[in-house]
Amino acid sequence: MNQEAWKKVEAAIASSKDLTIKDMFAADPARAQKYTLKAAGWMLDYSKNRIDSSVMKSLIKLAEASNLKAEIEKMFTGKKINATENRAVLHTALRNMDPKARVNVDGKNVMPQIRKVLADMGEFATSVRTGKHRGFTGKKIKYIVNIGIGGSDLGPAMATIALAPFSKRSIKSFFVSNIDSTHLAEVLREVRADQTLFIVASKTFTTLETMTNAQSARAWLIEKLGDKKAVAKHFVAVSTNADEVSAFGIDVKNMFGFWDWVGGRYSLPSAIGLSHMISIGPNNFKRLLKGYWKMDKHFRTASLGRNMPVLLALLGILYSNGYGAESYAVLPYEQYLSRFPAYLQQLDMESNGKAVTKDGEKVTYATGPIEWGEPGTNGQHAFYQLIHQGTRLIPCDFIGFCKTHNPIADHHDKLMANLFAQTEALAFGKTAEQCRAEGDPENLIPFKTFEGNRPTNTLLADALTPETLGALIALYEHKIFVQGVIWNIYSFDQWGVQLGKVLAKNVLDDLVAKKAKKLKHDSSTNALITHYRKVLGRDA
Ligand code: G6Q
Repeated sequence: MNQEAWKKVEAAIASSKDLTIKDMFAADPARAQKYTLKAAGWMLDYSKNRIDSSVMKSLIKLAEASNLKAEIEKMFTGKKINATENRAVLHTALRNMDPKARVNVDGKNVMPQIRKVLADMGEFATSVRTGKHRGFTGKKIKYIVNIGIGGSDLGPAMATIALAPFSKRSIKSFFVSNIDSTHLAEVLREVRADQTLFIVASKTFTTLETMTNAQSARAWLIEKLGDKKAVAKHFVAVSTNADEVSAFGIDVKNMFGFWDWVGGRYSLPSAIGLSHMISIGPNNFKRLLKGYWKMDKHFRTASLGRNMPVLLALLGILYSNGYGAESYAVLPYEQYLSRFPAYLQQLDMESNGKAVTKDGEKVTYATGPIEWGEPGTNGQHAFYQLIHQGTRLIPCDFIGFCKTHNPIADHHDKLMANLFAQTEALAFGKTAEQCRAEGDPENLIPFKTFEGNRPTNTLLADALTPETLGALIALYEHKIFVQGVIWNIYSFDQWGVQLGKVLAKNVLDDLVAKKAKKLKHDSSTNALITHYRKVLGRDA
C-alpha cells in the first residue's frame, strides 16, 4: 500500500475523528445527496459512513497513488495480472456484449470463442428446457444436478436461488459439492435417474470432491438404468480440461469449455453457469450478463470519485486499515439472496486473503477482511445485537429492492422499513436523554443507550432481476479488485486452496492403508488417524 498516500488518509481520519456521523449529518443538510450515487440499476447511499470531504479526498488520492486506472485497464485488456499463475484475468470479456469488441490474450482475440460457447450453451439449455434433449429411456429431463465445488458451485447455486422467479419451475436444480456422501445421497433421493441431467463442473477436472461425487453419481445412474450407454445422455461436462473429461467417459462433444483466464470464483458468466442457464433460460442468462456488463462499463469509465466499486473498496479500506475493523457484514433484505453472503465470502476471502505483496514481501497492514451475513430480518433476531452494542466495529452493506416478486399484504413495506430503520439506528444511536425521555429507569440507561456512529452502506435497486443481480456481482468483484490493487497483493491466485487439495491426499493414504503404517505426521494428526482406524476396525 502506498504509505505516503495512506499517511494522508490517517491524518484526515485524525482531524475528523471527534465528529460522529450524527454531527456530520447535522452540519450538512445535503449530505445524503452528496454521498449517493447511481450506476447500472443500483443506487448506493454511502452517507452513513465516517467520512467527510477531506477523508474522501485522501482516499481517492490513495487510489490514484496506486495507479488504479492503469491497473483497471490492464485487467480489461487481458494483461497477465495474475502473475503467480502467469494468466490474464478476463471474466469481464465473458459478458462483453459489444459485437465489435476485441480482447487479446497472447495476441489472439478471445471474443469469438466466448460467443461460440455461449451459443452452444444456449442451444443445449433450450433443448433440455423444451424436452428435445431426452434421457436414455426417452423421458424429458426434470432434474439438473450440478456437481462442482468452490467456484464451480457457489456462483450457479447462489444465482439459481436468486433468480428463482425467472426459472422454469418444472425443472428442479440441485447442487452437490461436499465430498460428504450425505450431500450426494440426499440429492439422489430427490431425483429419478431417467429424468436427471448431471453437469460435472470443474475447471481442472481433477478436484477430489467433484471427481468422487461424479464417479458415484455415474455408478448410481448406470445401476438404476442398467446400461453404461445411458451416461452419454445424462452427463455433460464443463471444464478447461478435455483430456480428463474424456478419460472420465464424457464425450468431449458434450463438454462446454472455458479458459485458464477465468478464475473459478469469477466463473458464473462462463460455461460454469450452464446449470443456471438451464434454470432461467438463455434469454434471462443474457440479461444477467448485460447487468454485469453495465457495471463493468461504469467501473472502467467513471471517475474514481463517482465510481461505485471504487467507493465501496475505499470505504472498506477506511475501516479495515484506518479503524481496525476485522470484518464486514453483507445483509440482503431479500430472501432470494440468501446465498449471496456465502458467495461473496469466497469471492472476497479467497481473492484478498493474502499476506504477501506483489514483490514477495510480508505485508505490514491488514488485507482481506472477513465477510459474513444473513438475509434480513433473520439477522436482526440473531447477531445484530453485537453490531449495535458490541465492542467491535462492523461496517455493514444493506441490500434491498423497492419491489418484491411476491407481494403479500404489507410484508414488503415492513421488510424495507426494517432495513431503513436499522441503518438509521446504527448511524444515530440512542442517547441517555432519549432513554430518559422515554421513561427508562436510571439503572437501565447504560444498557439501553446506543452510541451509534456505526457505518453502513445502503444499496437499493428497483427489483431483483437478472440485470440487477449481474450488476451486483460485478460491483463486488470490482470492489475486491480495487482493494487488491491498493493493498498491492495478487487477488487472482489461491495457493491456500491448492494446499488443501494436496494435504488430504497424504492423510487419505494413511486412513485407507491395508496395514497400519508408521505414521509420519505430527503426534496429534497421528493419534487422530490411529483412533479413526481403530473405530473402523482397520487395525484389529
Ligand atoms: C476458485 C478456486 C476454487 C475452485 C475449486 C474447484 O476461484 O480456484 O474454489 O473453483 O477448487 O476447482 P475446479 O473447478 O478445478 O474443480
